[in-house]
Amino acid sequence: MLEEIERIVEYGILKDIEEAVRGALEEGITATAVLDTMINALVKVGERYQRKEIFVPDMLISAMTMQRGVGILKPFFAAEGGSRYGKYIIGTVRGDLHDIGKNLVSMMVSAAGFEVIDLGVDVPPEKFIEAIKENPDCRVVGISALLTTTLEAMRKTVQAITEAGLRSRVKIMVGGTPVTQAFAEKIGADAYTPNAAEAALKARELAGQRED
Ligand code: B1M
Repeated sequence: MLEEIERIVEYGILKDIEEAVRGALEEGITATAVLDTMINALVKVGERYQRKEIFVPDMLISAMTMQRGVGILKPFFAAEGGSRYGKYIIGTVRGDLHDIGKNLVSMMVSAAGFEVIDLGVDVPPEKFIEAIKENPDCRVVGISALLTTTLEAMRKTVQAITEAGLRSRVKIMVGGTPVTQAFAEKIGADAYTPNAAEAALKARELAGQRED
């Protein structure tokens, strides 16, 4: 069943994903296992793109297939919900259109008890700043980047939030494939996590550390 889901995402067979995901869940396969399988499929898609076996439209259809599958999994990750830990602002940096990882972080953070304000993709630093100012009860900000070329935009975003004098109000978390712990430290972010599940745990930890 999981092999089938992996194949469906890898080859972007959009029409089959819903039935396959529902079937797996009915068989007792966990939502986490289904999610991990779909993530692995996208890793393979990326490798095939790099080997020039497939092109951007193929990556896009695989991404759409995964997103449809994630839609079915959502209720399984909505255990807690609510806004016990305040608001969590998240976005993908300027120049970057990748949003699947960001959406997974949103989903997990929301399940962990935050009210998520999702600014979307291609988000300029000013938009992050505006959102933080408009939401004084926001404690944590998440920034995602998937391209090595947009790491600089991530650095500039952290810098702009700092220069706007907002660092005593919010903690900043960063993530995405090209991001590392060392890079996070270098640009002055408060935390880096490699995946969405760890992002949710880290967000809770940071929400408890705000200086007020
Ligand atoms: Co793009 N793309 N893409 N792409 N794409 C990559 C990232 C790439 C690695 C593929 C490759 O060459 N192997 C490569 C980047 C190379 C590099 O910079 N080093 C690449 C490229 C080159 C491009 C274009 C430039 C291609 C072109 O046009 N010539 C272009 C750029 C467009 C732009 O952004 N300006 C482009 C476009 C696209 C699509 C639009 C077609 C599509 C995105 C659709 C969408 O997101 N709605 C797409 C896709 C699907 C991919 C791959 C195949 C899959 C990405 C993905 O969604 N993975 C990707 C290959 C790869 O990553 N291996 C690739 C699944 C997702 C769950 O993982 O987002 O990493 P990820 O999130 C993870 C963690 O990183 C983490 O949690 C998640 C797991 O739990 N995480 C966080 C993410 N954000 C976090 C934030 C946190 C904490 C954790 O805290 C705040």
